[in-house]
Amino acid sequence: MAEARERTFIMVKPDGVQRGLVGKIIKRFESKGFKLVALKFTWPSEELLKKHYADLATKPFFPGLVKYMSSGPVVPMVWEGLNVVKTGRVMLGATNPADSAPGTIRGDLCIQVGRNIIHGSDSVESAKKEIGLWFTEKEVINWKPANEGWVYED
Ligand code: IDP
Ligand code: MG
Repeated sequence: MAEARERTFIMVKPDGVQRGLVGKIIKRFESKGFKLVALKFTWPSEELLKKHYADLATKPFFPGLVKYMSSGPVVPMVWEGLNVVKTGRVMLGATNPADSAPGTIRGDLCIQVGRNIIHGSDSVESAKKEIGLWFTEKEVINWKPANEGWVYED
């Protein structure tokens, strides 16, 4: 299925790591049927985070956002699958957990916008940019899961 090759960039933020939610978050994407194609554990620099959040540089919360995101290790990942960018955002829930529906990751696991535990790309274009910032080409793995024929129609 060629359409199933769309990729998104998902990252467990420092609060998600500190709160021991890494496994739970990975499990949601895994159980859904999406394919993990890259993952690392890293303490990101402010320089990288400023590039990652460049679109928000003029926002009043930007300095606090960079401080929060560089306060500890994170788990950046790339997930692949049909409509994974859009569906990934739905799985995350609204940016502000006060508005995130129950059943979503943010709706179930956090309370405030400045500690919302997870990042997910908002478009295919930003996913490409973000994947390029956090991973080298070699770190993104092409592979075929054993269950693929049971996740997708022909
Ligand atoms: P998103 O993460 O759902 O794509 P964006 O608007 O791209 O939301 O904002 C990036 C991140 O910046 C949010 O996930 C959140 O951690 C933080 N953020 C957004 N708005 C606020 C705010 O009003 N106060 C504090 N932090 C914010
Ligand atoms: Mg965003």
